Amino acid sequence: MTQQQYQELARRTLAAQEENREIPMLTREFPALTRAEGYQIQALREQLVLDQGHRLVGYKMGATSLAKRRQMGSKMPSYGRLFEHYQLPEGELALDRFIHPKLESEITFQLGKPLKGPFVTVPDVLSATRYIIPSFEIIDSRYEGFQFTGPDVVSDNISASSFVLGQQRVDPYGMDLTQLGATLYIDGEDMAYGTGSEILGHPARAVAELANLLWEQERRILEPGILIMTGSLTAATALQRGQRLKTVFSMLGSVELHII
Ligand code: OOG
Ligand code: MG
Repeated sequence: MTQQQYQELARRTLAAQEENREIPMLTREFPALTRAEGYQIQALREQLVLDQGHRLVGYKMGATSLAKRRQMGSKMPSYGRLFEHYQLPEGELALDRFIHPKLESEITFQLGKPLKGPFVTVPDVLSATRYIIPSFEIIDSRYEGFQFTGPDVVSDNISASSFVLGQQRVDPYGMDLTQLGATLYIDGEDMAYGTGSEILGHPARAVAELANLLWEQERRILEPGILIMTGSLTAATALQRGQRLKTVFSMLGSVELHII
């Protein structure tokens, strides 16, 4: 494929996101597309967003829990990028700005020190972490029926759309993050539960994996201040108007959204 074709594919999923419409998977047209090419397309897509005047504020890891890998039919974790305008406040969330959004409960890290792959470990991550933050991610694949292959979802910035941070900031030093639990309540009923151990055995491993993948794919470093969403603890849940969603995290407080 040519550089011009990669550019066109970067524009294609971005335009679909901006116009709230579904598109066919890129692999329908380019069945030989690889995951590595998907990351090239994702990087070009990032540049288009930066050219609009936006700012990169973090990264997200996806498919880090078994529940998510099953739901996506994915064998391995992948990463995407978060921009300042993806952050939405707690409170009301209007459905009309999405295609077919789903909600995920996630543990978000904020770094205080840089992390550089390719050999970052869990202890490295813990000593570089400033805070962990309770959060929701709202994913919204640009593909028809929320169906995709690995190269498709990577090209589409792994369905990134919006995120919401809760109020608490906790220094995880000395905490056992494998035991950090999250319970999702929909309209007061508990619907899903997961613990940190679901995230590659330890949520900090998702951050380590990100640092290593970013180095491998793009020779990039994670800078201090950057946010890292470590992946949904449970399967993602489709959003519907009227829902009141609340995830209670042990040791981290809660996050709430009312869908309007
Ligand atoms: C890809 C994004 C997955 C997560 O937390 O696992 C993700 C998707 O499922 O559309 O954000
Ligand atoms: Mg996610």
